[in-house]
Amino acid sequence: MKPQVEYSLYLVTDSTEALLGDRDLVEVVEQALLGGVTIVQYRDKTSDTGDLVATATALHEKCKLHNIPLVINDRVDVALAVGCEGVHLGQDDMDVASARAILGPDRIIGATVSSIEEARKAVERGADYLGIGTLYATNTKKNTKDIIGINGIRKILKYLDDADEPSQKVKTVCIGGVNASNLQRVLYQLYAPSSLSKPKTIDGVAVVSAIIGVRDPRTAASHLRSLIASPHPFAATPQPTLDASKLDDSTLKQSVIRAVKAVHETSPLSHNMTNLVVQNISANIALAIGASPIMSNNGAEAPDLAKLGGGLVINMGTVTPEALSNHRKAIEAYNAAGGPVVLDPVGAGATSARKEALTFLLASGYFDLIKGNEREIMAVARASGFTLDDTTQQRGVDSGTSLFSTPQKAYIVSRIALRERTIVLMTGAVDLISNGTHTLAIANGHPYLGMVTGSGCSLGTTISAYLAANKEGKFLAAVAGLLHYEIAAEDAAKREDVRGPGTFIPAFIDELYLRRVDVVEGRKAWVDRVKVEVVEPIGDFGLLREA
Ligand code: 3NM
Repeated sequence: MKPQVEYSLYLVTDSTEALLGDRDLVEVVEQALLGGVTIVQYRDKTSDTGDLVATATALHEKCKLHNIPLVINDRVDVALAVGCEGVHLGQDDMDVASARAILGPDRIIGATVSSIEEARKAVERGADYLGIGTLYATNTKKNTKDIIGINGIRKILKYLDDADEPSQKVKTVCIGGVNASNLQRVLYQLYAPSSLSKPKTIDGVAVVSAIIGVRDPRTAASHLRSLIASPHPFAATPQPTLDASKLDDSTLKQSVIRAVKAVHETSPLSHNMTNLVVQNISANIALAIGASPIMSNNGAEAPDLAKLGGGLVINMGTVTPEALSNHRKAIEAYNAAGGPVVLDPVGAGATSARKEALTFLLASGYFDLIKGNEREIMAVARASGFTLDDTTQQRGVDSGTSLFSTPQKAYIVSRIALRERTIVLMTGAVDLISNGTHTLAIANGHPYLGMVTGSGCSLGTTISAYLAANKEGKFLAAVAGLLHYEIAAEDAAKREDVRGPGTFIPAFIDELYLRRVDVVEGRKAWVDRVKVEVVEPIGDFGLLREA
């Protein structure tokens, strides 16, 4: 009989100096077993066969004591010699069908896959589980073929879900760069429902350095186990239920007032990795709303800054390879610290470099909110793995004017939000914001905002501060930031001294500051001017299809 396997915490060993140092592998694995790993793969690409068999035998003894299966990377002969539970095969190793013929039906055979085609073949040939990767870049294995990120893994899961019964039943783990700092986000995002049905999700995470490369593998393994077992903080965040009848009165307005005050009282750091054009105005706007701006594009600073409890804005405005590598470091740091991250995919879709940059960023970590104009959000839809309806694609290159109606926009933002498990804000004359469950249309603002450079980018800055100061209710915090911004713009545009976009800018900074002071000093009348509507139900316009 094939052993029953629990895949949730899958340990892959590494015997290299860089990770194992001078420690004994068998002792390290024993500690990991005590910590709670649920399956072990012995992976050693360099040792002689005799040494492999000796080490595998010793590892198997330890695993048996804990009732944990051991599989051998690549070497079917070693698995047979040791009599362990199975093998794990890479794309360059023996194929799954041949290994199955040798090992018989009762051994576990796993396969590394990084594409739908590889997944299809591995299942057809009889794999019990798939190791899907590479999720994130990792120092442990440099020669990985592809970094496919959350979206690449999601596509493979979706394919398995829609395919035949063996595909639906095959077990899955993801691998590459998983550690305690990102594990919960990875599981959370991979659980993202892509349709109304309950999706196929990942059965576990495979890790190397997060256990083998640390001083205390037992504690590390047990910490990872507890993270797997506990509710993810992002999922646990209570999302207030909104309905149209409640919107007129207290829920929304109270939450705006609370959020404005929270920014004022906590003065959260807004860490901007933004483009050169807007640094100055974004910093001034951050100060006006009561936040504390820092414009640092150096990823090496991010771990220290992330500890200060603020939010991060990744703005793709002046994207270069060097900037992207700094962005990735910062996203990892803020994800690890639990600080909110806003993505502003400026100009996404305009050039192929920007499209690639967007895919790279989405694969780099978790964003709490993605904001952009219509075009940018459509680029996000594509990068998130949606196929766009043909007419949408065509019209997408024609003009700068809006292509979609408000109900269509609501459909688009809610689909992306659900898939990415994030908040999506599409700006425009009417803004649409959705967390996948609730979608709001907001009609505040003024056309001058569209005539000055940096107003979109500075909205990202504003929202980052609102999210950082109001961590317990991200959706309404983002709405509050947007309303503060847009109502201040209305007030600035009305002023007699404002004659056009040039005089608008200083007036806008003043009015942002004044609306904050109003709330702090108890003058809350401006909050009554919100123009917010719940969009419900969301129609299915068929504009975005699962790839
Ligand atoms: N296989 P860490 S990535 C062994 O993508 C391995 O197939 C990969 O190491 C793949 O957990 C990888 O230290 C190394 O990032 C993963």
